[in-house]
Amino acid sequence: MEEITRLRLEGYCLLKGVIPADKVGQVRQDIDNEMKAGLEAYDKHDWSAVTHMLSLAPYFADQRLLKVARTAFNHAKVRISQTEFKSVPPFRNPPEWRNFHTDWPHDLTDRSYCGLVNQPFPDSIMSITSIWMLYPFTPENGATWVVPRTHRDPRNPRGEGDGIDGMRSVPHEQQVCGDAGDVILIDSRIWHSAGANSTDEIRTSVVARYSPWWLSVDYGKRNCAFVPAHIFDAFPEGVQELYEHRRVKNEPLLIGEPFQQHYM
Ligand SMILES: O=C(O)CCC(=O)C(=O)O
Repeated sequence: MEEITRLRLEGYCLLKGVIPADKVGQVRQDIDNEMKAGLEAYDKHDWSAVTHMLSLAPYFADQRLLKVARTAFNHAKVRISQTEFKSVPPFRNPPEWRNFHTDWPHDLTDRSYCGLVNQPFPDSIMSITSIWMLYPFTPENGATWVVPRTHRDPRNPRGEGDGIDGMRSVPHEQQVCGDAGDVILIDSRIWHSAGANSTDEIRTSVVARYSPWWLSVDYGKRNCAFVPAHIFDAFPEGVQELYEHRRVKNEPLLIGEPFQQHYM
């Protein structure tokens, strides 16, 4: 099935070999080395994590990936709203562990007050999360769980009164395994969870969230994490387009905690 068709029907797809096999080892090492400094720069100075992903960043403008995103959003202008380190440390959680959720702007408990779409979600794609496998994803090291087709399910694992225990296995869940250099794309509405890592190696991975031009990215810490000009200016042109809205620091607007975001 074509990637865009799978994304639309199943809520996710896998892009094989976005980072060439002979390059991904170095990118992985760079991400492992930079993660601590990158997390600190974000916590203390609001720098986007991409500022510490310089060898990975050029691949964010991969033409195959952007074609899927632009087709899904039906518009050429796509931006990256959030960038995060998502590695799963060794020996993390028992194998039955889950934490099913949907992603911003459909994350009902977003901790950084980025704003959210309340239930019921409109039947429209609003963001795509890309999950970058910088190490092979396997059932043993915590490959991502998805529940196919839940992007169109009116219920939510974190929905009050929906009766779903997102901390356990969910019927029809599937684990998306792949090789280093592959990228999973998920509709932000699909129920998904990182897996448990029972190995003694880190599952190195990164997340970048792609959003259409019309989605506000002015709220919350993660959306407003910025890229200092001296780093931005060194990015390839295609990557600059994805981050140009965050080239310098802007103060985020305040929108309140998730429970205050309901229309009363
Ligand atoms: O790391 C993973 O496998 C899943 C990432 C995830 O759940 C997220 O970024 O929302």
